[in-house]
Amino acid sequence: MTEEFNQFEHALTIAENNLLNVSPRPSVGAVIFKDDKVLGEGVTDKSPGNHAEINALEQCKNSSKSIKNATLFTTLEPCFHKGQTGPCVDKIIESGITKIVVGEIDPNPKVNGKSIKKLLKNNIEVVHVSNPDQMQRSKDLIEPFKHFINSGMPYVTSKIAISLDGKIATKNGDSKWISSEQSRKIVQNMRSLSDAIIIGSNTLHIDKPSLDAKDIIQQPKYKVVLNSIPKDPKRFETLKSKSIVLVYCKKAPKKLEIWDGIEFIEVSTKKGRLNLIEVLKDLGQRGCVNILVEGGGQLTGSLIDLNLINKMRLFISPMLIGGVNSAHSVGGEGIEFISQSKKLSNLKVTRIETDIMVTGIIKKHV
Ligand code: AOF
Ligand code: ZN
Repeated sequence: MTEEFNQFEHALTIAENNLLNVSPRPSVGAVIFKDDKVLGEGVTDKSPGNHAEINALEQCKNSSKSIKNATLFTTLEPCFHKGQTGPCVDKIIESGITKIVVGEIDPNPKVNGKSIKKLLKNNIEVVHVSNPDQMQRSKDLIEPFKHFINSGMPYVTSKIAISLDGKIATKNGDSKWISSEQSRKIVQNMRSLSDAIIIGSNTLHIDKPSLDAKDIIQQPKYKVVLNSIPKDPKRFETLKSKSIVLVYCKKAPKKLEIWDGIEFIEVSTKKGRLNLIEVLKDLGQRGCVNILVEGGGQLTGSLIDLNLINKMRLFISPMLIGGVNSAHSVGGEGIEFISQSKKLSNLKVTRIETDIMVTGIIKKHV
């Protein structure tokens, strides 16, 4: 393996394993390397903390070697603008680094290639990472951020735990537990890294979920319930925690004092159903980049019908539930012809204990 491959792998690995939710920033990994030695490495901090390159530059100060003529491996183009911090590009130019290997161009219009140009102008060699798998992983790392910065809409991941016959509960509504313990741990991590988790009111009523990221300090900022006419505050008790509870509804209740801090947001309806685009737009305006949808089938189906889901993650358990009245994983309107089906790409299939975990991106408007 070449040095470029090894050091870029290092930068990617630390960015992918950054367990901090740094939204609305993307997670970036940076490694500064010279003469067979890593002088410094860093990942993105939560705002208003440091960007990855600055953390890596700071570490270099502890190294006995001079940073002069070192190479920076970074999964994303350094920033050009002054936001909460930055611009990283100027700090890199000042540092004496002479070469940069970059994974992806920053899609933020305030950056978008401008830093690359500035680095080149300052006689710093800039190359794009050459390994196709590493290129793809750099893209994957910023996919939600890219979607958010381009559209203002959050990147929506749907998580479903199903039996082999596609059911999410028995005919009595029992669903605990379909997926394995290890799969459920993965879901806790997904919750911890999400800005908001959304469920429909049926799921709240039947499952009585907490939506907490159990045993993890970092919790989602928002727990969101879609409920046309919220009536009973008791139903929301299982959601009480550090997270803010948002309820999108047609009509907010009058006596707010009995709702214990729950925030209600009225949205328009169509054929009696809440306008999901308005819901997601509002969450985007609140700075939510990553959203996790945890059902039920009707909500997941409606979001799929409207092309509002970006990524799917299914935990398929080797059991059969059966029953025409047992809840199915995806409802909504559906389609008439197979040619209209939503196709998944970037498919990853993994065994998690006895479960099969399938992850894929929904290709848009096929
Ligand atoms: C970098 N390194 O580690 C990240 C970058 O206003 P701020 O400080 O939060 O800046 C966020 C923007 O910086 C973000 O929109 C994206 O363009 C870029 N992200 N850039 O040089 C990093 N996370
Ligand atoms: Zn920066």
